[in-house]
Amino acid sequence: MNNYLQLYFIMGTSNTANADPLTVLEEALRGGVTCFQLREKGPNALIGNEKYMFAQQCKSLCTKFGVPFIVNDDIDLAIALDADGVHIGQDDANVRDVRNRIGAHKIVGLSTHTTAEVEEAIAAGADYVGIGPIFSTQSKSDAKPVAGTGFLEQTRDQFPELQIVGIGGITIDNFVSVIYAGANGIATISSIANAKSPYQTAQQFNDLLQRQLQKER
Ligand code: TZP
Ligand code: MG
Repeated sequence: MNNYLQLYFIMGTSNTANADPLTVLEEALRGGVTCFQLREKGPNALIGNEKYMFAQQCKSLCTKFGVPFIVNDDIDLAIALDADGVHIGQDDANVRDVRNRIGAHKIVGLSTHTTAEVEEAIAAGADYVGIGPIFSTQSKSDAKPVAGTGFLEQTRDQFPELQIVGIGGITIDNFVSVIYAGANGIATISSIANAKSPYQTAQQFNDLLQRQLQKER
């Protein structure tokens, strides 16, 4: 697969302020995001059939744009929708169980904060790891302390082939340091979900990312 981690957009219905989430997603896809993760969290999160229906619409949009559709945490939903993959955190399901349930050809991503977690992710067959929060974030209530780019850089040095996406507080103005530290791409919620124009922001991000990634190779 191409570098689907390059511009990894994450969103749930609570992340788009007053804008319609499906419109935001469509604009982001039109602007060139390379991966989408549905992360439906928070006090007003959709559940049950409403969540299923929303997820199905997100998946259709991703399919239309040829972009992988990843589900955060909810393995049953990912299987029911035949999603392209699942992303889990350390406190969620076990990576090996997830892999067994969703199948060998699906994408499995895992959030990691220590070298032991990265080693286990690799051993368990995760396709990529998420590392962060690189910068401070308003989008995750239980985020770990800000890590900066140090751990990402160290992980890149130790595991040259590992697929790594940086996350947490990443914007147009600060993403270069994340790529410079060795990330294959950046994941963002608010810089696109809350942008005045998610389309223009995604496009601008993508242009700059492409240029930066070429330089780093
Ligand atoms: N995991 C670590 S930080 C974070 C997640 C899900 C939130 C990222 O959101 P934002 O708005 O890009 O800082
Ligand atoms: Mg989780």
